[in-house]
Amino acid sequence: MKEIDLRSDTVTLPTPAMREAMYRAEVGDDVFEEDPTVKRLEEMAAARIGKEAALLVSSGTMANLTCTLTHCARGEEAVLGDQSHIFLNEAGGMSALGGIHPHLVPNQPDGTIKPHDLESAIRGDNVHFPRTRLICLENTHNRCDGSALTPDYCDAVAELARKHGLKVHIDGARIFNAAAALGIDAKDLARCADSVSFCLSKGLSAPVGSLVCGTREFVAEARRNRKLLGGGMRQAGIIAAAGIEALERMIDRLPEDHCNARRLAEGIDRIEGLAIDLSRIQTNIVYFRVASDRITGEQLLKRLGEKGVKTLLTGPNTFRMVTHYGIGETDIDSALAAIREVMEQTAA
Ligand code: TLP
Repeated sequence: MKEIDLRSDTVTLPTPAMREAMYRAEVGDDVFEEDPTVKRLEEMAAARIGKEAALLVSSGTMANLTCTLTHCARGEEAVLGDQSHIFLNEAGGMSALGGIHPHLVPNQPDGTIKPHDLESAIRGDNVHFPRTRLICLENTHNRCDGSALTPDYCDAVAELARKHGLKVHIDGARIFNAAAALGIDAKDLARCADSVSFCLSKGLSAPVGSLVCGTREFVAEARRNRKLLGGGMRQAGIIAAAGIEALERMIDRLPEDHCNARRLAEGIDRIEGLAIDLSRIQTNIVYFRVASDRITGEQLLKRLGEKGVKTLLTGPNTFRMVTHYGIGETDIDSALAAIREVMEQTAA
């Protein structure tokens, strides 16, 4: 029985070309800025995102934390969505380690935040208030069905931020999925932001690594904060070599994952007892829920597991499935057959 792991695109394994590149990587001490492979990856990342410079860090969480620490001092405030990964899934790092005050505003189902909500959250100059410094967006938006924020929306947020003297950070863990879904260049999504983080280790299949991108000045300060967090790595070219492969070869194939996600979603839509909003499927993330009292989410999760289909329960009856490199059409069809079988058994 082949296991079909749809829990996340983080489960992707490095490609043979990545392993080969890691083996052959020319390396040096990156804390001394002497690793040529890391430098090459950082230059490539900056060019892809359209920023002056980039910095390799170990994870998406570290990338976001490095950026928030670089933008905000202790006691200052960052405005972010209540469904954002930074708020929900990063162990509260910005407040625990940075003393940064998170100011939550509602995410709309498409991952946007209403400009009015953003504007209302920005503090005036008053001794009682923390100073607002930063707005964080997420693109694609993980919790909001993997939806892609458009350049127009991001530019409008940036305009509002500038009007109030604030910075904009984009958690772009899956920014290349957003660009692929919109049929545009990732630079168009990044141009509004003062900093962008993106991950090599999700849809792009590299084993480790995320990039922080911004101006040269910002990245120099971020480098200091990476060190503060214990994230200065030595012969990190071993990691960067896989990242270079990821940027060169794995971005153009992302639409395949999006097609598979649609195939999966359409199949789920045809299964009785499950509910899905097909209009929300834009990238590689598919949420659906159990809409039957014959089976609980926990039971469905367990029975699918027994059939070799791994998925993630994100609420009492809500599931997330993510398509990625290594999952093909036939795997989608096998996963659908397994789901259908379990659901039909409950009807009997
Ligand atoms: N997301 C993971 C889990 O943490 C939920 C996943 O499986 O989707 N930003 C966004 C939008 C993310 O989705 C993630 C990871 C991160 C940041 C953090 O990246 P890592 O896991 O590398 O720290």
